Amino acid sequence: MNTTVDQADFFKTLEEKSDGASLRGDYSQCDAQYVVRQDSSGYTAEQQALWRKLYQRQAKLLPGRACELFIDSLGKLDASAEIPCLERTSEALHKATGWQLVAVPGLIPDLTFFEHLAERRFPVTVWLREPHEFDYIVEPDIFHDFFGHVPLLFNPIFADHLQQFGKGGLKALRLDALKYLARLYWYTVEFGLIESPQGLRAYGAGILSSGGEIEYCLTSPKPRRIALDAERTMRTLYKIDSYQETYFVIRDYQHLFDVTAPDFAPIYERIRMEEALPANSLLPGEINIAPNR
Ligand code: HBI
Ligand code: FE
Repeated sequence: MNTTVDQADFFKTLEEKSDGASLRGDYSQCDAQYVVRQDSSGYTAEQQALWRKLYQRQAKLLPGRACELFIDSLGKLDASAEIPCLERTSEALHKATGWQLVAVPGLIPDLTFFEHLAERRFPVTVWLREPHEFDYIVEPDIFHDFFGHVPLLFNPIFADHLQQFGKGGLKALRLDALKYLARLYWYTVEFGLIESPQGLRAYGAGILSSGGEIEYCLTSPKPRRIALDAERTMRTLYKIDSYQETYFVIRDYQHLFDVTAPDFAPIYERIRMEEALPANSLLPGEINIAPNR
């Protein structure tokens, strides 16, 4: 099944779920900000073994595919042997960029999520996927959140950008424009590509924690690859249950920062009047960047 979902529908589903029992994770112990205590010694031997398998498979795929910054930073985290203790990484991260990690039971409401980001706290889910979900999960788990998202938080420019995103999220909620900002989040933080002297590289967490898309996004001739532009990206629908049909490419992290910096209110007003673009659009005048060979 390949559906292009509109963001609003996706998040509505999550909202409906967030007070029901169908969200994964244990929400019974969390505080008002959805923070829990990670029981890092409570993971089973099977879970630790699954973590190592996930880590090893993914680490092997990184050279030549992940951006340098990610690889360097991941190496320093030293999380290959066991499911990391979030408190310990949080301390190191706080020294590096002033960010902290907080443990959460799973998906949390948009407002709370953006409040955390705006305060330089990254929510990391505590549960780990089951063995049969090795290649694919719908909701983020600790492997996606930690392996995919945490390394780049050690980079000062990316770290500032994500805090800005959190503040932008709170504003977008007030302006009833979350679906537009969520698309930008999806196409950058989750599925972004970056140019390097050696060719395209991935920096998006959804790609970096995926065994298949990390190669597909760089070398397949099928998807579009377009220079990142805030308004274009915010108009573009995306896939949640297949590889992306379009990737947006940044020149460097300053480019990402600059795209995220302006006040989006005028953009929201303009695109509210327009039809959303299908996930596979290529507009007149747009350059489709060539894949790596
Ligand atoms: N909750 N735990 C968690 N992780 C997310 O990535 C997340 C979330 N809640 C909402 C949310 N993301 C979205 O609002 C963003 O992806 C835009
Ligand atoms: Fe994510």
